Amino acid sequence: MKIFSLQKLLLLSTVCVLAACEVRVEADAHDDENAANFVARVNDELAELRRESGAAEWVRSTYIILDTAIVAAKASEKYAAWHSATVADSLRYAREDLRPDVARALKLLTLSTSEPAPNDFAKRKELAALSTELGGLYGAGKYCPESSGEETCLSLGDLENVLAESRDYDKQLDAWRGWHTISIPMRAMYQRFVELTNEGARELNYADLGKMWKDNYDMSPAAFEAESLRLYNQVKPLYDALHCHVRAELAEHYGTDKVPLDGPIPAHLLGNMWAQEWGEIYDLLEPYPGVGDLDVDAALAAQNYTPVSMVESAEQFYESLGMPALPATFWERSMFKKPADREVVCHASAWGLDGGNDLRIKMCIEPAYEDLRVIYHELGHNYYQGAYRDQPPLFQTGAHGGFHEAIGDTITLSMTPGYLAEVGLIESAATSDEATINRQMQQALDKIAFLPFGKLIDEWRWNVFSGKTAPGDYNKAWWELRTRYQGIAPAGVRGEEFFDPGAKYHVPANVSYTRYFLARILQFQFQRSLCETAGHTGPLHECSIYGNKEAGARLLAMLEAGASQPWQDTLEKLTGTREMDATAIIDYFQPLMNWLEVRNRDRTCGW
Ligand code: X8Z
Ligand code: ZN
Repeated sequence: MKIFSLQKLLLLSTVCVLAACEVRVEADAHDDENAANFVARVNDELAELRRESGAAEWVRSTYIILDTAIVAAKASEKYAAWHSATVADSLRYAREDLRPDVARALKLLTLSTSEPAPNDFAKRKELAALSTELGGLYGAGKYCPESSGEETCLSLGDLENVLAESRDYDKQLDAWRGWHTISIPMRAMYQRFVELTNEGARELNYADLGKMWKDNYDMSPAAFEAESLRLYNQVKPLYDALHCHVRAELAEHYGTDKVPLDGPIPAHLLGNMWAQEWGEIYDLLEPYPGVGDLDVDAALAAQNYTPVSMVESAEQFYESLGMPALPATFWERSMFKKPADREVVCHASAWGLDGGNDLRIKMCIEPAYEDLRVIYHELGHNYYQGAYRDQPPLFQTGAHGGFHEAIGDTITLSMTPGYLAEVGLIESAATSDEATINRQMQQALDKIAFLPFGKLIDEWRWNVFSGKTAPGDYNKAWWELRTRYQGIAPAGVRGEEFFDPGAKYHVPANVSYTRYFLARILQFQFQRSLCETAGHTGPLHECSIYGNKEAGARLLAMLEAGASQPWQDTLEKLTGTREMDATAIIDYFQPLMNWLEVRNRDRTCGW
């Protein structure tokens, strides 16, 4: 726990006038409360506040209009005021030798916001309005091509479809540029957002907001930064090999004038708006054309899958592990389809309202394999939220953010051809070496392509929050990282008149991103352990834990712990190790890496 001076404590109090603050601290009705009782009270208050802010955020995300902005901003202000005051109150225990669970709860209280507000009425209000509006700009973002009417405006979903399906360089570029216009108005707002949240973080005794985010991993922020870099360096050779091959194949298709063989890949050609996952261009890359049936898209269409039946199919996987059915309210209250009559935030999310008793997802589901995998991902969050609902509210979260993101993804690793054939989503599971390489390529385009992207988003924000990147360099710094890590570049100059980071959901929504990077590595570690439990003996990529109750029980035990102990303890219980480690993902993709090594032999790799 950080030590605060009395002066700092007074500054942090909710009451506006300093003299009044002094009175408040002196005469606080709870002054003689011990630390454990204080934590118990905070947990009660938090549960109540979360009910209200959860409801406000839900309506805001599923109905973007002025009125929901007002309601959501008010709820956010109320939470921020409570947070500032309660953290200030907690400082009276800062010098005490506390029970570990109590100390942990107090630390998690301090960290229980990703956007700390200054303890000042006007600034709190300004920040709440800013963050609500940033989220709204993203959710309602549209590209209206010039000389076209309102009715031809294109949503993110429309533009993503162009990138996924068109193989026409200019059409793809237009879709990419179009979406990147939506974030231009965010730039000044984001700059102010950084100032205000940094001020809030400083009041919590952090040098800046990036340091606060990095302090959420049961190790020092500096150690965490080094740890994420260590993990990245472990997996970098996998990415470099994939990049080399993909670039060569894209150059075949588009020509070396468009895709030079010694430079970064144009950012709009990878089938995804952010070039973060490349599965949509599998058709250009299929190693052995036609070998093995992996066309789940076709099966979903042929079998008339609906959003609801896709979610049911995912639920059935979790039930096969011995997990409970989703509650009736999940089916009544979730948003599965994009409504025709209003703006919503389509970016998929899972909600654990009412302390995990009211589970929901919000998603604009299309009948496609990619969306099916996202549903499995989201249900991983919901099963986590349901499993830790008996923990006190301060511990109702993942062991760390990466754990939360890794659960559903771990399950997707069990969507092997064998599983897909069993549930009728492909006709039969081919078992040849060529079929294995095809499937590994399909998976690598998502899992491996993502790694540098997952790493760099927060590196950009850490530098922005620390001031290393000045507001006048936001876009320059963004593209430097994108090129350095991902080996991609925009077609044409992207000057500071743009704000390209804002075109990625998690920046305006202020969701930290290293969690996804860690999850890509952890999910293979989890899978390796669960497969051992399931008695699997062959190569890891052939393992599915579908239907295995022992593996399910071990997974559930991990989920139930929530954030009640350091994540190292939780990891050790499942995997026997206290360290995150990339050897599982490296082993998993060994067949593809061997294949790529041969393909890349006569190529010049790197950019
Ligand atoms: O945001 C998400 C999930 C919700 S937690 C849909 N993901 C990241 C992204 O879309 O950028 C999952 C993978 C990475
Ligand atoms: Zn997620």
